[in-house]
Amino acid sequence: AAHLLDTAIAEFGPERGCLIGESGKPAGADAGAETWTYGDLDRRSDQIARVLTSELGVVPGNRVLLCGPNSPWTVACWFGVLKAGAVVVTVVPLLRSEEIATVAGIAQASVALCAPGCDQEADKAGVPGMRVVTFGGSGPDDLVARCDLVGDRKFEAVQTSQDDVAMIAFTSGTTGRPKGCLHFHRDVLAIADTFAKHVLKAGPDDVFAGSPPLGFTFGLGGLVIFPLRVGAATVLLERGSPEALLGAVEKHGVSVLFTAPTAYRAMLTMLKPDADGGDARPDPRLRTLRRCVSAGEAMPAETWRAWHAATGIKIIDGIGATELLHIFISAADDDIRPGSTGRPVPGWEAAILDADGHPVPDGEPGLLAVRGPVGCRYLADERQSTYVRGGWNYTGDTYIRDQDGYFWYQARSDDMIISSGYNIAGPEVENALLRHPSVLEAGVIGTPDPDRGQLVTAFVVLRPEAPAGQAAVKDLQEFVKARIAPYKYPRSVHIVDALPRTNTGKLQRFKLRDLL
Ligand code: 3UK
Repeated sequence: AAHLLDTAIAEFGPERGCLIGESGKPAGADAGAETWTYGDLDRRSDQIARVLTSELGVVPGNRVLLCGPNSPWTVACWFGVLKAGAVVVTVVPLLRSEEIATVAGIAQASVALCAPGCDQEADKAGVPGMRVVTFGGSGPDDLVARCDLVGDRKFEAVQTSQDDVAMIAFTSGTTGRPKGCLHFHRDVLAIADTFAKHVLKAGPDDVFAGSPPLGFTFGLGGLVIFPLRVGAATVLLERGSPEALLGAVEKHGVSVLFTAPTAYRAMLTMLKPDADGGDARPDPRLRTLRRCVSAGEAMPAETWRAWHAATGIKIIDGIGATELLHIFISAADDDIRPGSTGRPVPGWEAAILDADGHPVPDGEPGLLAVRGPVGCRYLADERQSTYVRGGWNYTGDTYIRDQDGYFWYQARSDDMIISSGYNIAGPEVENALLRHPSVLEAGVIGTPDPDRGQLVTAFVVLRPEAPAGQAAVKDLQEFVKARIAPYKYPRSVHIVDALPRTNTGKLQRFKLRDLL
């Protein structure tokens, strides 16, 4: 994986701009962006590898926990660990001490590289045998201070083979014990040479930006691996709010954007179409934007159309998973059917199977199974045999393939609602609600009901100006009944201020249950 830097430097030279870090701090001493060249990243990651090996006793195969915001130093640590021949264990920076203890225990981390804030949690976790080192703080033991002391001598990266484990990524699983997914060095390149090469078709002049954390493989791929593979620049936002994303696009001339459906919806409410002689033109702040990628959750056709109308850009929806590192089914260029996830990325195969592994006819729902260049390998976890069966990776999603080979997301297989004997996919009801002009966000789950088994229950966030109250609820229910089979309408509707989401943009359905 360290090869990514060598190739870009050989082709474009060390002075090429690489990482643009936006701290997101308000105007003042620390505000604004810092830019690292490819040479800076190479030099800093060499220094980190030297500190890891000569001062912290890291040897090839050791696991190093990495917990930091989306920032140049976090990326330097990622490369530094790999250059040292160690395995980088990426986690999102918001983890609390107990979660860090679980993850570090599963991964058997011997060192934790933590940004300020994460370091206290990692210390509190008290993992035996794990040394916590802060980076980006101010103390004399800070990794940055140590790097400044070791000098600029080139570090000879430990020779790894393509089948050596490079990283362990933890599932953002909303329930149960987190699962560590092992990925090889070749997997890191494989995602760049499948999705990024065939679908994104990015080049050295692109500027990437997005909101997913680097501790989530959606962010690691989209904001580090893909841009660096082609010698492009990438904007790293410590705070990836929708406002910050729009600001970054304008300020840095972003051309490729990665984020989740909710952020596209939130940005839509902030766009200012440039009305010109009655013809609404896209918001001028977005004029450099070329491609928008959405993942993490299904992109509803309604959001897709609204974004297209406002910006002229056709969002590329893609389904990825931590187990498979990145996106394996996606839309591409003009090969897009709004509301569908698209077709398998070149290099990948996908099928819809039943519980016994037999193919389900086109047009009928079944389990999504995929295989390709990256496979799922859980670290010491018996759930391996649930995810991988008969050579297929079962993502846990229910999908329909149409006769033209497009894949349509229905629901997480364990989120299908069964009400009065009907199978209802919550997302379909959510999408119907999202078409209502008053609705900003919607989450639909099945709740226990003595008569129907489960009741279709909706949680809705209304737009600020929208009317609320019982009449509004009735209106929403009638609206859904008029658009999808009436038995699917939400019999129970709760108006809420916000929906519980992971910091990767996924709706937390189990938390919706707790709201009742
Ligand atoms: C769901 C989607 C419908 C689906 C991820 C891109 O989300 C990522 O990884 P996770 O391990 O979750 C995987 C699960 O999330 N999902 C993701 N994308 C879509 N459902 N349409 C989509 N476009 O249930 C899947 O099984 O957190 C996404 C790249 C890397 C990733 N790790």
